[in-house]
Amino acid sequence: MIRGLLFDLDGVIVDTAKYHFIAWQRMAFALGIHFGHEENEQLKGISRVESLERILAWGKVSLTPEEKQHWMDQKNTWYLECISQMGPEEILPGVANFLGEARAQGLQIALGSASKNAVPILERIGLLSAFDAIVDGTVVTASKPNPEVFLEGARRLGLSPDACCVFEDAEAGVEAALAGGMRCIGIGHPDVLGRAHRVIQSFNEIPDPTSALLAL
Ligand code: B16
Ligand code: MG
Repeated sequence: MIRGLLFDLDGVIVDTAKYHFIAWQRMAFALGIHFGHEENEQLKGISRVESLERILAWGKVSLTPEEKQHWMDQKNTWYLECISQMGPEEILPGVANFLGEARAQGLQIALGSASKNAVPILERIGLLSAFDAIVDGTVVTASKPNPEVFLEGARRLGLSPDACCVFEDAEAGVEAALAGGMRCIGIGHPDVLGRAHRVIQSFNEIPDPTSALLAL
């Protein structure tokens, strides 16, 4: 019986991948590294430091630890510029209704995101109070597909992993949910998220949380 819901942020609640793309591409170009949408796709759900390491490896560029920190800070400054204009209109379709219904039906709700910017983003879109617990990149160190972020979310809700369902848009996140012993609903394409227990394109497909979970 599912009693808790764990939500990824980027790509599930809001589409911040487009802003990460702008900021990572700006950094990559400054370092003479190619960076397109295909590369951006591979960074979904991956932590900031691991994203940088992958971009440097693709470009065969090596940097000192100080230079890496500089570029991560610079990338985040550009990213913060992008998200500074976000508002509730950027909440993805069906999400606000789904969260409201889930709370009304007595389900517990946590965030499980790799992002260190999760709280300011939730504040900007007016959804911070929709969550009973927040586990983000400031709390956990292990990057998805490590299940740490979701296991900590379940722990903070006081639930066992098998009483939780994860909502994820990234392959690494689906793997993290499965590794943690949780049910998982993928948001996106079955080609990428086929290992999830169910794949939907938007929350509009599951307006009623309880019946959506019964069907898992
Ligand atoms: P930040 P999620 C992830 O968020 C993003 O998908 C990933 O692209 C990003 O690198 C990571 O957060 C870290 O974000 O630089 O804001 O700390 O999908 O786990 O909600
Ligand atoms: Mg995501």
